[in-house]
Amino acid sequence: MKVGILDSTLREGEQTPGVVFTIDQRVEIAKALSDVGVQMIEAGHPAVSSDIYEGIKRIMKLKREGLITSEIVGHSRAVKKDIEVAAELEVDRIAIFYGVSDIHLKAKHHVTREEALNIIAETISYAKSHGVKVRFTAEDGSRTDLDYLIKVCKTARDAGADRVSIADTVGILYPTKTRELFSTLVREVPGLEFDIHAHNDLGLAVANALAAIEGGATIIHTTVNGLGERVGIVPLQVIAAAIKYHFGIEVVKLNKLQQLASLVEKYSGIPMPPNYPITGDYAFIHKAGIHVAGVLNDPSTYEFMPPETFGRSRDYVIDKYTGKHALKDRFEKLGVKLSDVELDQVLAKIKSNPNVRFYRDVDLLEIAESVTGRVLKPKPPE
Ligand code: AKG
Repeated sequence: MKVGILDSTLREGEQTPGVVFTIDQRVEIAKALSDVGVQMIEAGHPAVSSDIYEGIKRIMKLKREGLITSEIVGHSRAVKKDIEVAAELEVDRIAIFYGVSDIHLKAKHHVTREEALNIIAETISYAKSHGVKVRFTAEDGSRTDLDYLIKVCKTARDAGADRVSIADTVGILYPTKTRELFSTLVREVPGLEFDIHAHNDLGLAVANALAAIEGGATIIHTTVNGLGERVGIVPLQVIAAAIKYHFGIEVVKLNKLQQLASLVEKYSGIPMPPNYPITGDYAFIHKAGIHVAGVLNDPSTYEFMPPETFGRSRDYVIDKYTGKHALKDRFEKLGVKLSDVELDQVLAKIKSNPNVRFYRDVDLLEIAESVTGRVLKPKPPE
C-alpha cells in the first residue's frame, strides 16, 4: 500500500471564510509542513493575488536552498494565463482544475462534454510544454457520470498528466461508494495515479479518504485543522493518525502535528474546539471513574494510541464522575497521603456538589483538609 499527503492549508485552507495568511505566515506554514514531512504542498493559486504569488516565490526559494523538501504545487484554472503565472514561479507541479459534472459544465462553464474534454487536453498539454509535472483535478468528480469521468481521466492522462485528483467537491460521498469509485478508476485508467480531495459536508471526509486508499488512491488532500470552503476538508492530524492506526503507515511525523496545529490555529484565527481529535485540548483527557481506573492500570483500555505518539500527554479531570482510583492517584501525585476512609469522605463531598465542572488541586486540598482536620502540604511541582 502506497499513500502520501498533499496538504492544501495554503490554498483550500485559505478559502475558509475569514482566513487570510500573510506572506510571512505562508512561508512559515510551508516550512512547518515540510518539516512534518508532507509529500506535497499546494502552496496557493498564484493568479489570484500578488501576496499568494510572492508567497510561492519565497517558498520556491527555500525549496531551491533545500530548506523545504516537499513537492510544491501551484493551483490553476484551466486557463492559459493562470498556467503561465504558475509556470513562471517554476513550481514542481501545476494542478489544473475543471468542473466536469453536468451541473458544472452547464451552469458554470457553459460547454458540452466534448468541448470540456478539448479544453482539458489543451490546457494540460500547454502546462506540460512548460516542463512541469501536471495534476488534473476533476472538480465535482463525485457527481460526474462515471463513463464520462473515465473519459476525462483518459483525456488528462493522454495529454500528459501523471495524476488526477477526484474531488468530492460538495462532500456527498460515503465510504463504500468511494472505495468502489477509486477501484473502478484505477482499473479502467492505467498509467495514472489518483488523489482524493474530500470535503466534509456530511462529516465523512476522513472515512472517505480511508476508503479511497483502499480503492487505490495514493495521495490524500488535507488541510491542517480541516480548514477549507464551508466546513472544510480532511484534517491532516486526523487522517495521519487513522492511517497509522489502520494501515501501520506513518505518512508524516506524528509527534510534530500538535505544534503545526497550534501554528495554523494562531495564523488562521479559527479556534480548535477542545474536543477536536488528536490535537484538541481534551483529546487525551479522561473523566469517568471507570475510564480513569482503567487508564491508570493500562492506558490502552481507553486510548486508541498513546498520546506520546503525538507529542502529547494524558490527564484526567476530577468531578462527580470521579472514582476512588483517580482521587488516590491525584493525591499521591500531590504528595499527600490519605487513608481509605478519608478518600471516601473526600469523594462523598465531591459527589455532593454535582454542578462543579472541574476540581483544581487547590480545591481538592481544601476539601481534604476540611475532612481530615490536618494541614496538608503538597510537594512542590516537578
Ligand atoms: C474542490 O473541488 O473542492 C477543489 O478544491 C478542487 C480543486 C483541486 O483539488 O484542485
